[in-house]
Formats: sequence, structure tokens, C-alpha cells
Amino acid sequence: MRASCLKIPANHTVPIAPHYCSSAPSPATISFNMANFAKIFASRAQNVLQTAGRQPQVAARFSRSVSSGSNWEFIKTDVTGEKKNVAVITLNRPKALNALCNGLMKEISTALQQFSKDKSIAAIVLTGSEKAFAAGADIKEMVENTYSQCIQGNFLNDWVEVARTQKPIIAAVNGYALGGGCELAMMCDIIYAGDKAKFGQPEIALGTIPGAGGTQRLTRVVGKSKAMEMCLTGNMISAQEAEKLGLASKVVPADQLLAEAIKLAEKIGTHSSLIVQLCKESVNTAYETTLQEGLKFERRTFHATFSTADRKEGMTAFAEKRPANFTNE
Ligand code: CO8
Repeated sequence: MRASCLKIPANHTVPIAPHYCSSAPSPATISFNMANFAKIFASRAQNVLQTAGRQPQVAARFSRSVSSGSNWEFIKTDVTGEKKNVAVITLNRPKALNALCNGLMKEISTALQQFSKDKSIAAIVLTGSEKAFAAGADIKEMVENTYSQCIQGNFLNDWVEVARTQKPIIAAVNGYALGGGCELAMMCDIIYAGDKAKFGQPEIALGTIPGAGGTQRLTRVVGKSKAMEMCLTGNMISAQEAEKLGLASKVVPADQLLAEAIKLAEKIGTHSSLIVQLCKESVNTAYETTLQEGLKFERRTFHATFSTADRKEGMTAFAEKRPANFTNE
């Protein structure tokens, strides 16, 4: 992989705020008190409000640089939807079944950072080919890795961006979503599956274990018994089973998958981006905290919506029987 294949705009900055939604709960998280809660809440609310307030010129600049799509080696990017407010990132290593090499993950991470800054983008769709969403981390690239290289090279670091992204990400999964591919889909917020999709964590057959959430996110979603079965056997499950287990929220014919995912992103895009962001953080908090702490977080976030123009507009529009005109303020 050539590092030079990554063409990051000269004016690119990455003000990604600290986020608390992508890691498993530590004992410290579980026992956090009201003071910690207030700190986390204040920090999250500030992130949301800062993002919402960014300069439109910056957004326009990034929109152009990303939507050109010509700079990528391993992905394609596009901006679509009736209002041109849906970003689509397509994994594009067809010969390797979209195996997730380091360069591909770097490009996904960069594209997500750019779309996050682009105020015109309401939601992001991440997809692959009809044969493979992604057949896992690139085994050939990993084969000679050593333990010390993994530690010193911070192996997997480029993967965290997906779960840290503040805008909603929909994984549109056709074909294989295996190993890191299944983990990548689970880092997204919603999974739509084509009817021939297959999900699995086959790392055990390679003499390793899932390393990007397969033993953690999968267990939270499908429960211990099924996650254990999948991780210990490497067996795949069908799209239909994934939907039954709550891993995928919808199964559609493979050739309609992308259109359905874009339609979903557009529906999300009819709401206030600011409030969507708060709502996403609140749902994610359910995975990070106890019920009581999560309920407190939700309540305070709900209260916080009363400081926004969009909450006032949404309720006023309802009372006046007209569509809301959200300004993301
Ligand atoms: N890595 C590298 N190359 C791959 C991968 C992969 N994960 N999967 C497929 N390929 C390549 C094949 O080597 C082959 O290349 P070539 O044509 O040069 O021989 C090409 O893609 C097509 O593959 P197949 O010929 O095997 O296609 P089939 O249709 O016969 O089979 C399968 C499709 C079943 C998906 C099969 O390719 C397969 O089993 N792939 C491996 C699946 C797997 O084990 N995934 C887990 C990888 S480990 C992992 O993800 C750990 C995650 C840890 C966190 C992230 C760390 C970065």
C-alpha cells in the first residue's frame, strides 16, 4: 500500500471531539457518578453545538473535495439524494472482496472526517459490492505482523473513526460481511442487508479472534449464546437471521439495497441535524452505561433540546399544522 495514495486537502483539519460511545464500558464508566455525568453531558452538548455552528464556506469546500471522488485508491465517494444531502462511501477493492487493508481504512476515516465537517451532509451510507461488503481485515497484509508491531504501530487505530462519527451512518450490506467487515458494519448506526448478505466472525479459523468489536458489539446485539456460537465456530448467518436477531434492521432485495439505504438517509435528513446528533448520542449511551445513568443522560439531553431553535420550530410547526423548517440551530 502506498501511503502517498491518500490525498488529504491542504486545508484539512480534524477537530474530532472526544467521544465516549465506541468502547466497551470500563468499571470506571459503570461506576461514574453525577459529577462525571455532568462533565460528559456538557462535553457532548458542546461538541454538537460547535459542529452545528461551523462556517458554511468550510462545508462547501469539503463537499467539493469529497464529492469529486477522484483522489481515492480504495473507496469511491459520492453525494446524492434529492437534496444532495446524503454521502455514499463505497468500498472499492473488488478483486480482494473489499478486504480492509490499512490504506482502505485510512481512506474511510478521512472521508468520514470530511463528510462530518460538511454541513450540507445529513447522513452517510457505507456500502460495498454485490458480492462483498467486506470479507474482513486484509489477511495477506496482516500475515507477517508481530505483537510488538501491532502495539507500536497502534494497529486498528484507523478503525475507531467510524464509531466516533457524529452523523448517522447506515451500513448497506450485500454479500459477505465477515470478520472486520462484520465489525465495520456494526460500528455503523443502522444496518440494512441485501437478501443474500452473510455475516460472520471467522477469525477463529485463522488462529486469532475478532479485534474490532466482534466479541463485544455482536454480543450486545445478538446475546451471549449466538455471539459465542458465531465467534467459536466461524459459521456465517444469513441476512434473514441477522434481521431476526436485530443485527440488521431490514432485509431488501440485493439490487434495491443502496436505493433503500439512501431513502432511509434522506428521511433522517428531513429532521434537524442538530437534534439527530443528540438523539444518536443518546441511543449510543444505552450501550455504555447502566439503565439509570442512561436515563439521566437521556433526560438531560431532552432538556437540552429546549435550548435549540429547532425544538421550538418543530413544536410550533406541529401546532400550526405546517411542515417544520429546521435550521440546525
Ligand atoms: N483478506 C485478504 N484477501 C482476501 C480476503 C481477506 N480477508 N478475503 C478474500 N480475499 C481475496 C482472496 O485471497 C482472493 O484473492 P486472489 O484472487 O488473489 O486469490 C479474492 O479475495 C477472492 O476470494 P476467494 O477466491 O476466496 O472468493 P470465494 O468466493 O471463493 O470465497 C470468502 C469468498 C468465503 C469470503 C473467502 O474469500 C474467505 O473466506 N475470505 C476470508 C474471510 C475471513 O476469514 N475474514 C476474516 C479476516 S480476519 C479479520 O477480519 C480480523 C479483524 C480484526 C480487526 C481488524 C484488524 C485490521
